[in-house]
Amino acid sequence: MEAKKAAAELAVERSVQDGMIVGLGTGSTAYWAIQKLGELVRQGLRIQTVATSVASEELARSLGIPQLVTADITEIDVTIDGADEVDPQWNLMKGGGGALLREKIVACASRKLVIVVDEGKLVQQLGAFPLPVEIVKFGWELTLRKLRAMGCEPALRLAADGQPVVTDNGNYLLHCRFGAIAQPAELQAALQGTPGVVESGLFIGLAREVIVGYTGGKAVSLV
Ligand code: ABF
Repeated sequence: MEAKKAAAELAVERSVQDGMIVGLGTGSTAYWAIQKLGELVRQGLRIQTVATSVASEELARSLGIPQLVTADITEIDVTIDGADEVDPQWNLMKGGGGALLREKIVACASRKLVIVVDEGKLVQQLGAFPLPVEIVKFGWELTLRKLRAMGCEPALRLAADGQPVVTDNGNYLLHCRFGAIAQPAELQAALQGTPGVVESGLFIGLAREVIVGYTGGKAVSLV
């Protein structure tokens, strides 16, 4: 926890200034960034935000952080978000928290995407974590088979009650075990070319800064 908190707080310190529009990530690391922003807002920082999930939206609301609707945004100054894996080229595996679609929409609308992780998320190659892929409900079994034919072992994400998890956008999620992903950009292109796939958790070439937190509470920017 201290590693995630340290990374998130350093990201806010380095990236957020008065007057900015800030994208709020999702997950237990982004949580600390939202907490820090809440503290700064209470001290007088003027920012407006857009959240990447209903959970982050509710957290921000509970902390009194001003939020915008997407219709009122042309560009987001900076987004601070977590990741499940980060490779040496800063390609990311995201979506373990189930919010990958909104995270990608917000990331792609941001001038700067700052990724906050603990050291355990740094990997040489993406793929030990199963790749989350958001798919539409219609024909989901057909989409699953198409993805299996691409060389992975896909499984529908289930909730504790055994029912399929439904995302904030009303879709299903597949967990796709590809093993080591040698060519993430090519895989992302193939997934995007598959009908039924809404978005994948591969974020290629989007991160502009990676901040890593370490046990003991130290954090370092890899920039
Ligand atoms: C989101 O939360 C994700 O895209 C990623 O799946 C996850 C990281 O979670 P945590 O910060 O809790 O490890 O940012």
